[in-house]
Amino acid sequence: MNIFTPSKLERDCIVVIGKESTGKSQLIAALTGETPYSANFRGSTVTCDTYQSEAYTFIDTPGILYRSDSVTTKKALRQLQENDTVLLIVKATDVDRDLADLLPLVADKRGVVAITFWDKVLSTVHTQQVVLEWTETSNLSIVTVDARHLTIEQKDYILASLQEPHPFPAQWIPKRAGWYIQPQPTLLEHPRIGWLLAIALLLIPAIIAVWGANSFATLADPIVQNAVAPIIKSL
Ligand SMILES: Nc1nc2c(ncn2[C@@H]2O[C@H](COP(=O)(O)OP(=O)(O)OP(=O)(O)O)[C@@H](O)[C@H]2O)c(=O)[nH]1
Ligand SMILES: [Mg+2]
Repeated sequence: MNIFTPSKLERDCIVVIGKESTGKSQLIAALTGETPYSANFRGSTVTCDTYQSEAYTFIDTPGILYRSDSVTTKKALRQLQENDTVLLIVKATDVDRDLADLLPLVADKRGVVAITFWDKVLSTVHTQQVVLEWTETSNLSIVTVDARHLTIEQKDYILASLQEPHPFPAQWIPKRAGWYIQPQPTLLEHPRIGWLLAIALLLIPAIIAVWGANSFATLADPIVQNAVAPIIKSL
């Protein structure tokens, strides 16, 4: 048997790899329509959500925290077997860095790339051209999606591509897309009112608790007094 064409039975396990909060779980749920069960990944201490679909077992690995200790991820990656198929998730908003960080981890494995958060990128001729060029230079199936709203066509394309996964070329250096989309700062990160809001959020529970206790005491006081006064008098 040709080692580059593993049989269906050997490659029905899809290991989903990507950084944290890149839409891994969202995409698997959309692909399978199933709810996961938690299990330790191949006897390791890494707990992964597992989704069982008709054709595949999807392993949802913990998101890779690149700048911190990624021991968990390394443990999970060590459990990867030659015939596993990798569904590599990269986020469109920081796609150059995600590809640069993650491709070395899956070099020579077989798989498919899904670029999530595509809704955050303007789908122009230029952006589509970049992805097309990556597809041509890597020979990988690369699909751009909004994982929250996966279309039937995207779902069918990903599932079909997973049946014929191509190797991640070890030497492939993708041409830089050149865009980086900063996440919207939250209100707490606002330069002027952020700190005020943070203090308010800290104090509000305490204020509510004290106000609630005082209100309760005001309400309960006459009732308790009426109930206790006759007893005290009779003593
Ligand atoms: N705009 C947008 N939001 C998305 C997309 N995919 C996922 N999200 C949102 O991003 C958040 C994180 O998605 P998850 O599927 O939990 O991400 P994850 O990679 O499984 O996260 P970890 O397991 O913590 O690493 C959720 O609020 C999703 O609704 C996408 O393609 N576009
Ligand atoms: Mg997840």
